[in-house]
Amino acid sequence: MKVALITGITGQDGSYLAEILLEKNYDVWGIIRRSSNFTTSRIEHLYNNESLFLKYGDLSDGSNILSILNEIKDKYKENLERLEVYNLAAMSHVKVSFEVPEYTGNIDGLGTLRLLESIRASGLKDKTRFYQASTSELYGKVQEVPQNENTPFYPRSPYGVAKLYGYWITVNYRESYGMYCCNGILFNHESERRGLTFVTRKITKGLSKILRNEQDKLVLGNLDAKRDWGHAKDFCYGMWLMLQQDEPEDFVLSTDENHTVREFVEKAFKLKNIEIIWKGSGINEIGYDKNTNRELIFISEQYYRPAEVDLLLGDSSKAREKLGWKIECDFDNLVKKMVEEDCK
Ligand code: NAP
Ligand code: G4F
Repeated sequence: MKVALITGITGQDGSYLAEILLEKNYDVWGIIRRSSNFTTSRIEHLYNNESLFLKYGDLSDGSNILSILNEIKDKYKENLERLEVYNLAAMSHVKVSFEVPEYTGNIDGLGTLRLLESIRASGLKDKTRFYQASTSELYGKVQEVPQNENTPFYPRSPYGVAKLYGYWITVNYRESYGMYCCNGILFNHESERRGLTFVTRKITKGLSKILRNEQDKLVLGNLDAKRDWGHAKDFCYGMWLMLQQDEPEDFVLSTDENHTVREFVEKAFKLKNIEIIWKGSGINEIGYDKNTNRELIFISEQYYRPAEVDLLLGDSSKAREKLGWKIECDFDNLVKKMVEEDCK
């Protein structure tokens, strides 16, 4: 019996990963947080699948995580050949982490430890393969370009620092207890399901609202940051590949090309026949429609970060060679898919 447990199943990546695993006939268990509102819109289409089991839980609550693992152990007993645990739950917004640093440390750092300790306490250690959602934010103020598995880390936010703990505790449990633990060091990946406050989705959603006259302008922060942006579906497939190897290792997943936020804006608007021209600089910079002169893009310091990650560019050659991982959706197609979906 192939069984997987996904923390963060209601998130962008959790929803794609659940689809991939259900397609491969896994029993998929997912942890969802209690909320006063529905948070399950990304996985509602999977509800009828009898192999999907949803449990309430939170990475701040170790006893809850342990009881879910015990329930899995009791349900499958000796039929459980292998349990794959994908730790995707996190306070994943870099800017917000400066406002809730302690919470971010608790969930993104200690939450990883709680999960690993619960796996040990449940007695499932030897049957479990563990994936930790590590991030290119670990490279922060980058020490070399491009960044690979050997590039030194220099995180620039409470989020990055918390994820650094998650990274090392994952390595430590691999080395200390012989557990099958992998870090996926994933560069930015986006999609039609991306949260609305991340810059790519903010742009494509904003564009769609401007076209429908529901919003008159788009207000952004740093336009010159460079990111290595891919599609989440490709990256979630890579997570699964990492847990299918003979030996546990850490892998970078990236497209190996980068673009500025400014380029993303220009490309998205161009798809709707709006050519953006820029005037002014810094917080006074404005992007306007070349044909109509209508001012559409404005800058606000509100979206600047106390410390910025200026440039991320991955080198995923290890994953491409060892896992046979590849990118199906390139940058142009990513922007196109997101614009089309939001403009429907
Ligand atoms: P996301 O859309 O923000 O999803 C985060 C998930 O974590 C949501 O399901 C959220 O639940 C859940 N969560 C948050 N706090 C929790 C808590 N205290 N207990 C239990 N669950 C909690 O993030 P994503 O883009 O899918 O990313 C998945 C993971 O990969 C994250 O760990 C992120 O840091 C990491 N990562 C992402 C990228 C990227 O570019 N997307 C790159 C590298 C690494 P709610 O739905 O209730 O909020
Ligand atoms: O879309 P972002 O918020 O993503 P960021 O900070 O790169 O983090 C994402 O990717 C990480 C992997 O590298 C993940 F670990 C993390 O969980 C998350 O998924 O911002 C991208 C860039 C930044 O440089 C930011 O300063 O866009 C810039 N930006 C400019 N204007 C903006 C905005 N970011 C946001 N969120 N909102 C803006 O208005």
